Amino acid sequence: MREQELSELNPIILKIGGSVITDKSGELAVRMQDINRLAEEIRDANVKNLVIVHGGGSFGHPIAQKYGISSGFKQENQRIGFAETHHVMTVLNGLFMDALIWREVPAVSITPSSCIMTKHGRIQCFEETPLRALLKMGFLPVTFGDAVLDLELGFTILSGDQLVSHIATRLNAKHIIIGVDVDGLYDADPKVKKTAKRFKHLTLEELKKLKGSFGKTTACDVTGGMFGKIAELIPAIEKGIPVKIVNASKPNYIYKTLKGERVEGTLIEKE
Ligand code: IP8
Repeated sequence: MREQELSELNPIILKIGGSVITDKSGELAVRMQDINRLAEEIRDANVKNLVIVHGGGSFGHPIAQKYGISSGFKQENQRIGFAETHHVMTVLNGLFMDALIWREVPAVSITPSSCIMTKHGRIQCFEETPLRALLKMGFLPVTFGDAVLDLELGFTILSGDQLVSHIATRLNAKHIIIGVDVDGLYDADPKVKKTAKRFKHLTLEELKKLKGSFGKTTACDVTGGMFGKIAELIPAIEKGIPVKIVNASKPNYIYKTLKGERVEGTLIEKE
């Protein structure tokens, strides 16, 4: 496969948040019904050139937090913590892969810790040729936030959102869909403040101005909650890739969004 062939894929990047496929108030608490429903929606939408990235939820985050994996290698006992964090992510990923493959979706898992290294937490090298080749051959690559090795810190946590932004930018994505467990981006946490107002549309400038006003998440999240997640997408939006934030916990929202149908949510565009 020629290098040029591989660079003209313009995929859709779909992020499924950890809060959608797991219960973040627990530990290792999977939401299997939602995983199965999403697998059906993804199968039925039948989108060519799709990349899925999922988050860690109650699998990756509590263990990463317990061992302080994000801030790097400092003491011996973190080694088992790194291994455990990565392992539980592969378990969660395996459950998602099962759901897709049993529904005859040709999904293939890409494990970040095997093909990515970060430097101070930022992606430094990513062997992305297999990802491009999988897309070219009509597979559905599925990857996830993971514990990865870091050139300066020893190791760290790579969020699914940094991965989304990086893949979208490198592969010149058509658009990004962020599936969360609320109806979009709000001016406050809608789970805490009932009067929180949803943004229907934001430009990059408006988003940058808002950045400081996002509150901290209440659930265990080592990659910065909603604020960290949306801030990660800025480089992709800067490149002109639109981002749609929709409620993936509501049946058919991901199906409709993949099909290009309108659902309530937040659209963020460069201008
Ligand atoms: O849920 C982090 O990914 P995210 C994954 O997308 C781990 O932030 C291992 C905590």
